[in-house]
Amino acid sequence: MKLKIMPQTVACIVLSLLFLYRANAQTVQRCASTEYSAHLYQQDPRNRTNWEAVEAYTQKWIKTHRDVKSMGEVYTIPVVVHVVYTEDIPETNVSEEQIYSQIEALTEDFRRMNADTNLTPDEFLPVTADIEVEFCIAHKDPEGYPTTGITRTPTDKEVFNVSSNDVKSFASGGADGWPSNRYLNMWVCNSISNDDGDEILGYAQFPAEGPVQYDGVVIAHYAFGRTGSVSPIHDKGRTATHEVGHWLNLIHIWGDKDLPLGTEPSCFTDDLVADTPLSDEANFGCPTTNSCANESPDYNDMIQNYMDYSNDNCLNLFTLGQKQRMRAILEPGGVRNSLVSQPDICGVGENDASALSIIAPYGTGICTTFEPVIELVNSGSGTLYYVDIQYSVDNGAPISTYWIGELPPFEWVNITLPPLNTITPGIIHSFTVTYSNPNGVADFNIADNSKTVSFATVPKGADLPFAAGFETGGFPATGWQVINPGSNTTFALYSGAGNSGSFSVYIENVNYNATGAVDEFTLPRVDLDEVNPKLEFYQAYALKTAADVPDTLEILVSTDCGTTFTSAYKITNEQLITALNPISASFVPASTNWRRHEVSLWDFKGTRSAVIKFRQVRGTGNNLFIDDINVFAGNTSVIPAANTLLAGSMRLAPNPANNHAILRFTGSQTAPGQVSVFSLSGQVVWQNAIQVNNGENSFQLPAAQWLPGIYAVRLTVGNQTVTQKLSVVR
Ligand SMILES: [Ca+2]
Ligand SMILES: [Ca+2]
Ligand SMILES: [Ca+2]
Ligand SMILES: [Ca+2]
Ligand SMILES: [Zn+2]
Repeated sequence: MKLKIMPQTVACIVLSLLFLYRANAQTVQRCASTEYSAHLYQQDPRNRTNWEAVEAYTQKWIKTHRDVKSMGEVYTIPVVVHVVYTEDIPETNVSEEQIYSQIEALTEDFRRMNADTNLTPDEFLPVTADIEVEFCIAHKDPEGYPTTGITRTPTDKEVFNVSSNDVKSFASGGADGWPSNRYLNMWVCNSISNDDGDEILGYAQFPAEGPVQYDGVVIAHYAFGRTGSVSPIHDKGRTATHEVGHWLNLIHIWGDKDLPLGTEPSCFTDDLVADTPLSDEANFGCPTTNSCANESPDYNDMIQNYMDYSNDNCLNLFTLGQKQRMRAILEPGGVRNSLVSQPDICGVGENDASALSIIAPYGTGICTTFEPVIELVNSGSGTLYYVDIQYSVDNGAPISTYWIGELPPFEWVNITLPPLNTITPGIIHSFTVTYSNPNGVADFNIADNSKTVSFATVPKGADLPFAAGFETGGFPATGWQVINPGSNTTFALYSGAGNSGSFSVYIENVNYNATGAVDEFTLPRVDLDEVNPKLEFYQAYALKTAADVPDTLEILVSTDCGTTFTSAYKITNEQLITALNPISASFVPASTNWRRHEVSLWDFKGTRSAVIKFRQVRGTGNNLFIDDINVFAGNTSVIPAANTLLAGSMRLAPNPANNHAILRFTGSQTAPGQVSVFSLSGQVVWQNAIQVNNGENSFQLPAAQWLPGIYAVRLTVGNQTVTQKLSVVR
């Protein structure tokens, strides 16, 4: 309870304050939390009203919780330690041992398991308290990944300022805090100073006061922990005990917080705790003193209380009244309850697989067919060698697989799964992965074993038939794309010739001297959800001279939104040349120069958003024209032999071959075909017309006639070709 100050005491207080301030200028000041609090109030009055709301809640809670001696439930507060070390001062990069010694000290002090409870004076023994609060180093970071619970940030700053909070953000030479509703942020640095230049051991942010990203405590490294770089009189970790006391809403025992303007602490101000005796000001060293007689019974000052300024080896207690304040905000309904009501983030088990993120699919624009990439995190302290994996799309039947490897503790690996098809109607889908059985045993923490992401497939492509005659809309019209890596001659609209009408697409090769150059265009996406999708187009082409290297036209299809393309059709030479004779001038096709091609898209059927690409690889010939592109649903009763070929039935054996090789493939109708064998330089070394049968086909290739080397064996049936490599050895 705050008491009004009496006029006759003012002079005495002012004198004693002057004395104290002078004394403090020559010494180290334990704490700047009250000063920091006043600064926050000045900065934004809402900081005060926020804290006052917490205080009102606390007082109400206390009224209904008179007896807190044994709450039964021990809370554990996860701590992250941000070591902000000054690069020129190596000891500021405090060791793990020093950090652990601090966490231990906190737990001992808050549990009243400290070794020096025997130093508590008899008069205070009835009010000493086990707060039933422990502390642990967090082993999961805000995203759930394994962590040491220690961040280390180098800085060139030597002194950090209380009111600027510069130690609490990376931008100002410190380290960013972690979410303060889940972690107690504990910053450790070289030196702390207030605006008057006093050296400060530590400061805390009271609950609900100030920006959440600054919530936590700051401790100078030489007052942090019980070993390493700690200095005498601050070597029992009690600077942190004191600051965490503030962080849990404790006030200095002489009652200096939130005083009315012009009021200074005195025997008439209080810490809002009934069982801590009055005290006029902070006590230093280790005195036995009775500064205030205006109480009954008249106790000595409780210099052993962690919320006084005495030396570490004189501090040894919290009281039951202080426990009420701290428990009030930790219990359900309290502002710091979220820290102790979350799942355990400190414990580490030996076998613990975690699914924390999914690399792919991610976001929008995923094609109907996609290759999932999942992340496997080893949150366990043991090496992970094995884990079972289940995954599914749209909560469908899970697919089971497993991972075998060697994943050290706290590391992660990406696993690529076989492609999946989102055949479910709709654009928004979910993908779920679940791990189980790490190393063949139960998972330490199954709460993080499953991860679901939602993703959006691209809208399905245009329904078939899709036709383009280029008579209107220009080129490339909306949805079309021209890919011109050389930024020179490329596909463009031609006005004045067409297979139908008077427009077509062409590439003006006649002066395009860039052998090997690649030019491409893609169609708007089409929906190949048909039994027998097909592509037809018309093409016209001439050579300039008989000695020309012919250009090549290839059709490719992407089933993954254009990430990868598969060849569906490729023509060059006589298949491409549609004008009888070479033409040296710029070639413009006559109506008789157009040739129809039909390409089976059998291999790509079911792709809801297929990208079809036309590609020219430049030789030295004349202009290439394309018109009347049509993607359509083919006859559903006849599956042409060529489709079977493209489905991968072609085999060459033996390969490498010596004297002969057998070409085998499956056809599904009777049709004429051709087998051609090319050398690496493109020369035809052997060619033969064949009759394709419905069913198994086999032909002998006279490899004995050919020199040792690599050959391309091309099988042509109708307008489909399949090419495979054959090695000939002797
Ligand atoms: Ca008191
Ligand atoms: Ca007293
Ligand atoms: Ca787990
Ligand atoms: Ca046209
Ligand atoms: Zn303090």
